[in-house]
Amino acid sequence: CYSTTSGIPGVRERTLIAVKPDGVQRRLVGQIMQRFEQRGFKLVGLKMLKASDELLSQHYHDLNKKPFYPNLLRYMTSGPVVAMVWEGHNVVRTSRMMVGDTNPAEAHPGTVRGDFSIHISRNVVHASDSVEGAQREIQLWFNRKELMDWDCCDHSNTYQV
Ligand code: IDP
Ligand code: MG
Repeated sequence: CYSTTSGIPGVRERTLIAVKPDGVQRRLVGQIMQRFEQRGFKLVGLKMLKASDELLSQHYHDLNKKPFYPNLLRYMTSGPVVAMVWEGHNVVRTSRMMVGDTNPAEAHPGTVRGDFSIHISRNVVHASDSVEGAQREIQLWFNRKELMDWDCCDHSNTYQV
């Protein structure tokens, strides 16, 4: 192992990725996680849970006036979710690209939504859309003790150290 103390700006950026109930039901968790691992991001938090209405109303605070919101709540509480926190340089923006457009009909092949989904009402995965949003969401879904600070031994092959 090399030293992992890196001066690269943003290398500690974190984002919330969640496999939604349709993705869990369809046994896509492993394939989705694999994409983030193989890209080089570091997993720092992981859990399976049934999201509560209370958690979701905070998570989707900007959407509660939308006509689809009741269906969104029903969808997101229909089964377990796998929530994860991934860390790395530019992870928020890169993971939005990896996840693809909100509407799977617009999502490019090669993205999670573009490869695994068809309709906006069942789009498999959540990804935070800004660094500030990610911080807010991570605090909602995870407590401090559930987030791991650990050194990945191949750090020097992912970043210049
Ligand atoms: P995002 O998940 O790509 O960030 P948002 O606009 O934040 O997209 O919407 C959150 C979630 O709400 C979407 O992922 C999708 O599950 C659901 N959603 C958004 N727009 C619609 C819609 O027009 N019909 C049904 N569900 C929608
Ligand atoms: Mg969003």
